[in-house]
Amino acid sequence: MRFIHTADWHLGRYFHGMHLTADQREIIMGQLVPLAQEEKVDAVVIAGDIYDRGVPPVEAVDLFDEFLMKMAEMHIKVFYIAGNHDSESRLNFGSQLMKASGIFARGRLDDEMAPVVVEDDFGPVAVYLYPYMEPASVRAALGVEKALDFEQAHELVIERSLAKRAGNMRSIAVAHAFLAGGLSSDSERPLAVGGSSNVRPSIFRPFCYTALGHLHNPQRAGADHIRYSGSLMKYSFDEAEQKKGCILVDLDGTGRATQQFVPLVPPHDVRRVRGLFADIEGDRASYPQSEDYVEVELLDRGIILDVFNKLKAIYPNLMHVLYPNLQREGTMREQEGQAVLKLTEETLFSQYYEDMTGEPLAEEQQAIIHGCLQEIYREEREAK
Ligand SMILES: [Mn+2]
Repeated sequence: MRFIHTADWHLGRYFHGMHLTADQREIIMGQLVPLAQEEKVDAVVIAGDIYDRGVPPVEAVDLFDEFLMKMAEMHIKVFYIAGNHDSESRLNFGSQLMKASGIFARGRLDDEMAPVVVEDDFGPVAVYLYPYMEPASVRAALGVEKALDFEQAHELVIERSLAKRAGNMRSIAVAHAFLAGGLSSDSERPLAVGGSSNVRPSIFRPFCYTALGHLHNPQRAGADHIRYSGSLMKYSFDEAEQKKGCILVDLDGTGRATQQFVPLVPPHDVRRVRGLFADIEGDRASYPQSEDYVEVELLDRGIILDVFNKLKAIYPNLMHVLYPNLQREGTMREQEGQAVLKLTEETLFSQYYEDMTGEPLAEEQQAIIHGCLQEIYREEREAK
C-alpha cells in the first residue's frame, strides 16, 4: 500500500490579516493532487487540523469539498481525523455516507474505535483513526469516571481499539498529539495549559506506521515509522527555515514502512528579511522585490517615519516590521510583551491572582481554573 501522509492543513487560516485559502488551494489542488496521481497512491492520510477553527470560512469548506470530490473521482481513498483546531461534530459530518466513496473521516471518539480495514495487494490493512484524544473527550466517549492525563487517555483509547482487532494484520495509526521530545513551532495551539500534554512515542509501537499531526515541523517521533509530516504551509515566522511537504509512505507485505519526504512549494514563501532601512530600500541586488510574506527586522536604532508603507513598495505582502535595536526601554517593553503573549491563560490567571491577593492559588483552586479553561476551549471549538 502506498499513501501520502500529510497534516495540519489549517484551511481558512488568516496570517497577519491575510487570507491564505488561495495559497492553500494552489498547494493542494496544484501539487498534492497531481503528486497523488503520479505516484499512484492508494490513499491520502490527513492527521488532523483540517481547518484552522471549528467554524471555518466557506472558501475553506469549498476547497476541502473539491479535494474530496477529486480523490473520489480518482479512486484514491482519504482518511482524516479531527485535530485540536477542528470541531469534532462538524468534522464528523457525513462520515457514514462518505465511506461508500472511499472517504473515511472520524471527528469524534466513540467507545468502539474499530479500525477501517482496507485491502492492498498483500492482504488486509487496519487503519486506526484516532481523532484528537483530549482527556475530557476520552472520558465522555469511553464512560470513564476517573481523571485522566493525556498519556492515560491515549493509552486507554489505543488499548481499547486494539482489543477490537480481528487477526494479526498490518496496521496504520492516524493521530493528533504531542509526542514527548517533539520540536514545536509558534503556530501550534498548545494542547494543555498547565499540565503536560506529552505522550510517550512508544504507545504507537504496535503499528507499522503512525501518521501524526499537531507539530508543524516535519520530524520523526522516537522511531522512523512514527512521524509528523509537518504542516501544509509555514504558518508563523519562526517556521521560515522549515521545509514543508508531505511524506510518501510505502507499506510492504511484511508491514515494513519506508518513507520519503516530498517538498510542497507555496506560491508565496514566508520569510524574514534583516537589514538597515537604507540598504533594504537602496540595494535591489541584495534585497530583491518580492511578493513573499515577509517580516522585516530593521536594524536601525531610530524609528523611520511611515516605514510600513515605504517597505510595502518593495514587499507588497509585508506582514510585520520589528526594530530589535530600538532604544533599550522600547526593546525591553517589546520583549516583555512578547513574553506575556507566550504565557498560557492559566499562568496569566495565576499570576494575576497572586499579584492581587499576594498569595498563590491553592491546588484546589488551580484545578477549578484548569477545568473551566478546558471547558472554554472545548466550547470554542464546538462554537455555534
Ligand atoms: Mn496544527
